Amino acid sequence: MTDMKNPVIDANMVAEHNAQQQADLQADYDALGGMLARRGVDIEKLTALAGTFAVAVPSWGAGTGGTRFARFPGRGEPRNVFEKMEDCAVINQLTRATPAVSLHFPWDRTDDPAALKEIADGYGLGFDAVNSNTFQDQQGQDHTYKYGSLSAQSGAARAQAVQHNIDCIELGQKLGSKALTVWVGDGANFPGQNNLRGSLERYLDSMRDIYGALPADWNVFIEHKLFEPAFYATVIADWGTSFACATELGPKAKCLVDLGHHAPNTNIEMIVARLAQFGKLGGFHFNDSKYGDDDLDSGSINPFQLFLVFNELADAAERAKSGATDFNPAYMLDQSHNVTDPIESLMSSAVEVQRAFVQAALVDRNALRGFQESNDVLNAAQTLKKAYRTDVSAILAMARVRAGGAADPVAAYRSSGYRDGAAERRPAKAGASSSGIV
Ligand code: LRH
Ligand code: MN
Repeated sequence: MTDMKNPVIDANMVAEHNAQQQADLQADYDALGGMLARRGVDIEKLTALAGTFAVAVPSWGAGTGGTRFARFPGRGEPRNVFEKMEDCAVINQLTRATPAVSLHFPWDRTDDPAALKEIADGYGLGFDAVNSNTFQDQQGQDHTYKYGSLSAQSGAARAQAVQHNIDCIELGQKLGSKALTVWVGDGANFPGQNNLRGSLERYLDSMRDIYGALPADWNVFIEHKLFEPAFYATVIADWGTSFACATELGPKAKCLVDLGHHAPNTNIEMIVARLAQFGKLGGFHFNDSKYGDDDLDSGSINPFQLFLVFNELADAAERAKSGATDFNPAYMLDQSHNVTDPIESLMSSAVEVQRAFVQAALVDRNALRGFQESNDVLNAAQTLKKAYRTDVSAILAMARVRAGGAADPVAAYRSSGYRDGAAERRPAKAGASSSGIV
């Protein structure tokens, strides 16, 4: 855990908050410890493991999101990347589970990356994968992305999109990032609009140029998405296409799984198992959804699916350990907070992903293997359910408190008055209510 030289919230306030919660937390912790001990599980090992968990926060999630219909800005919205970093510092100070931020360019472009890095260092924050953006036209842009970017018919538009991605890599290098996430909205709205194979061939040509610009220790993450903004055919629509492209490009190209980018009822945990098996699982954008790419808070709709994803990650990590191969997918949130305080949503979402991580570590993998090998179907299923049904809240809270965070991050945040202070310090930008996600 990186040191927070400049805590944003008054550390004494957090200590006072924890002192008030200490007795109840200790009682819950001891009770859970007793129950787990009867299962032969050492709660201290799980709490230490919980303390190692980290998920990156999306800078674009610090502001209120919206839909194509409307955006209802909240109070004290961050107006630039520096204010977004301040909000991300609050999230990490109270959860101690979000030590890195994933930036999005040009939304977070700054002419002074050194100053941004210094600010981040002061907050004890690092930078995870940077994200390019060739799904919007910027002011004064020469070539439109209306008909696509990396796969566009227009060679000029493709070259412009490739150069933007290379610029993102260079900016990311100055900030200490080690990966570029490439999501393109490229696709068609009508059968016949594009030659489906031609589009992918052009996309791959562009990606080869981006791949060639990657520093030796960098990765490029290909993010697939079934639809939107294209509503007939999306160039990188599914994990199979992403996997084929990552394999075609080379070892530094991996696949990123955004949980909201699949058709309803898709078995996402199996996609995770497949990508891990073939060494192409680069990372995640965690969120939740009921219908489409809803970008809802992680674990808010289908927490069992989130648990099953982490169960596959625990299986893959165990195999990697025994196979001495490295397995270190990037964990990032990607959400749009339309009706909640983004800081509260990001804190509770980070905790829900951490919860799935700890619950997956509770699965008795030896027993599970035995039941699977003997086709004892019910006991195999129940072995997963037993871990999922275990309320590990006290472990997560104890890990936070021991790391200097808050027993109850949202309660501590509300009593800190941070949002009120931000509303005073950040008068709303005129005409802030628009549509779109940021
Ligand atoms: C696309 C996506 C992608 C980001 C954007 C903000 O839906 O998930 O990861 O670039 O959201
Ligand atoms: Mn995403």
